[in-house]
Amino acid sequence: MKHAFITGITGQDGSYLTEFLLEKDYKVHGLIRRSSSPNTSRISHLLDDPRWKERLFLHEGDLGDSSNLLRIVEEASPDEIYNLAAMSHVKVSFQVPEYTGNIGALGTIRLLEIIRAQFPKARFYQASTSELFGKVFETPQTELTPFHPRSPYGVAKLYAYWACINYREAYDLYACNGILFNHESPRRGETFVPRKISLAVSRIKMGLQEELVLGNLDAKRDWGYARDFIEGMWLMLQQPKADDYLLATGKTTSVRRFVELAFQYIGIEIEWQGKGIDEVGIDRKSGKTLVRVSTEFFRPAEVDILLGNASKAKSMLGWIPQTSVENLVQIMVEADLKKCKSTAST
Ligand code: NAP
Ligand code: G4F
Repeated sequence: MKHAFITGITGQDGSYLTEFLLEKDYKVHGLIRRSSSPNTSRISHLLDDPRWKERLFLHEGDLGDSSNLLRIVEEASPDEIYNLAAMSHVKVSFQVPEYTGNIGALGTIRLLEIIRAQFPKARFYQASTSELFGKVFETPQTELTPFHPRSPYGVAKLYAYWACINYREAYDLYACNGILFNHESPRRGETFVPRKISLAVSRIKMGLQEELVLGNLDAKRDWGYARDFIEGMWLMLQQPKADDYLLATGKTTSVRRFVELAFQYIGIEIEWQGKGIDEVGIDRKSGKTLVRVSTEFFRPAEVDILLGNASKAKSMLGWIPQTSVENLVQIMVEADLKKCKSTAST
């Protein structure tokens, strides 16, 4: 039986990856931060499932503290390590740049040092990101596109990206970067834009919210479904040789279009009026304003467009994403509507 160690097990990707690995017969160890209130909502269904009692273990610790990390990795004795922990919100990283670097950049080195010294045969996955491309040099982006990060988050991830490659070259570790484009799901944090939209649209439908207030409507992202991306992470660690791979859907969509699709799903057609921060999205039928813009959600530096070419992952790993952005919107709004209905009835 293989042992996996996951940092960031309580996050969106950590929860789907844990499900995936348990189904593949792994023993899964996860790093969990001490919190004054429960932070296991995304994995509570797994913790409560008697099938996984002997195969799922949580260890309290922090990627900012190498002393406890060493002990935990020793307890897990992993064959595979997935480093998913990070302060992952780009806008917030401008407010907490030092902390973002400590966890995203130095946290990765802390783990790599433990692997180098104690578990040189373990396989390592680093959660790299399309934010590395930032102010893009070319579209679509590939593994060969130069990087130009635009946030403290992106800068921290750049350090981690090169640390991963450096340890592979210097110490012959099996260490891979997964350069993942935006991937979303009903488990996505509520302040990332797709989830913010799906939740607001559902609450507006249920009469629980009046308006959705957003930042840059023109930003474009290559949005995929998180479940599709998890298998790609795992596949990277099953190859004869370590390498770096980009995972993306190959289609880019603006925030504005994502909003239209989400409202369309509940039967509302959005008409845009005005310009800049005065732009509003109006329900074409009722004339009611449902979407507004606020500078509160603008960033000091923006990533205007991301669009990935995942040909390498397709040909080398056989990885092909299954979910279109239209399907993704449907999955997310449906789940949030269900959630809002059950909250309203309790
Ligand atoms: P997420 O939902 O924000 O999860 C982040 C995880 O990291 C959470 O489990 C969080 O714990 C944990 N964490 C944060 N600081 C920590 C610390 N100091 N010590 C230990 N754990 C800590 O992120 P995600 O969307 O699942 O993404 C997973 C990884 O992929 C992240 O590294 C992210 O930067 C990267 N990535 C994500 C995307 C995407 O579109 N989702 C794309 C490219 C790359 P708490 O639950 O306690 O907060
Ligand atoms: O949903 P977002 O916050 O995601 P962002 O910044 O692209 O970062 C996510 O994807 C990265 C992969 O490319 C990950 F590495 C990272 O960890 C994270 O998961 O914002 C998407 C776009 C941005 O251009 C933002 O300016 O949406 C724009 N936006 C417009 N209004 C908004 C809002 N973003 C947020 N969060 N909230 C808004 O109200």
